[in-house]
Amino acid sequence: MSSTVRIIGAPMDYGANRRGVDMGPSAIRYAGLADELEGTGVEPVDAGDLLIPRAEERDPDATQPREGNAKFLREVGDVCSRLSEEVAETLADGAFPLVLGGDHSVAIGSMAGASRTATLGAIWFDAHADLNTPESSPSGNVHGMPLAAALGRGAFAEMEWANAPNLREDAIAYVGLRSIDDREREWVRDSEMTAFTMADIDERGITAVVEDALDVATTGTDGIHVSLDLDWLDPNAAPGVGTPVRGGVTYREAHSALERVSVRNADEGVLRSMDVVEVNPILDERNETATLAADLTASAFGKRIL
Ligand code: 5AB
Ligand code: MN
Ligand code: MN
Ligand code: MN
Repeated sequence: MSSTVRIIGAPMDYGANRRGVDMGPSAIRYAGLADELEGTGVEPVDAGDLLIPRAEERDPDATQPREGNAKFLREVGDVCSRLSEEVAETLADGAFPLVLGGDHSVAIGSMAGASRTATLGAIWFDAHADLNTPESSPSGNVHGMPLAAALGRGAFAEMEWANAPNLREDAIAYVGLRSIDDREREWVRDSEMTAFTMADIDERGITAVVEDALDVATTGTDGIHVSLDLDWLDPNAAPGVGTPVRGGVTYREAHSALERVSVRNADEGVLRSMDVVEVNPILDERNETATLAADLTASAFGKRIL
């Protein structure tokens, strides 16, 4: 693992249907992310935020794909292309790209950038599958589509900016899945991805599940992308998210999971890039979800109780 962590803010909310998630990067920084990271021994360097025009100035339907529905797709494409560039540059500089969302569509840019020059696996900590295409999406919100975009499924096949060139489908692992649309369910079943649902966590415990997810994501890859959607946690622990789903992981399980990631990273240097997304300060209580986001990120870099 490189010791410099470059923090890249992506205050984008084009992909979600509720405003506020654009304030995520500020809230996570305010919660003390840099200090938390420094406490783990890495050197955080804040690259600031990508410039993102307000959604109110844009037409959500300006460029719809020929078939289907994907709001603000042109804007998401513009931001993700720039983010991809910045992530690739960060890696070329020997630093670690840590992307702060923003809604989960930022992961399209993170993964595109991180997979340019390396074979990539991914761990998807999320309540949702995020595998909709513009054709299948019930909402038109691109934050429900980043994995489909990265894998070039459906209409995304013709959008080069969206595709993660060396992301291996068989090295993607979901952890904590519990809210999935009908089409997504079929696709996840038919895919080469591995899905660990909340039921798997109930049955086997978070530690065993995350170890398995790490095995999946590191097999045949040069490194892994960790995507942390805060709605992965139970809304009791993380109320400040736009699409809360009951029955998520607890505060302790979440810490344990990211701690497993850091242990494997310390042993094998497996972490290549990470994003922390979907924190919505407007819906939060006293910035606790942003604080948790900062804390969990530090856990992934080795923060320990003792
Ligand atoms: B999140 C839903 N599947 O596509 C859709 O928060 C929800 O990034 C997507 O995981 C949730 O609109 C996207 C119903
Ligand atoms: Mn998500
Ligand atoms: Mn989610
Ligand atoms: Mn969400």
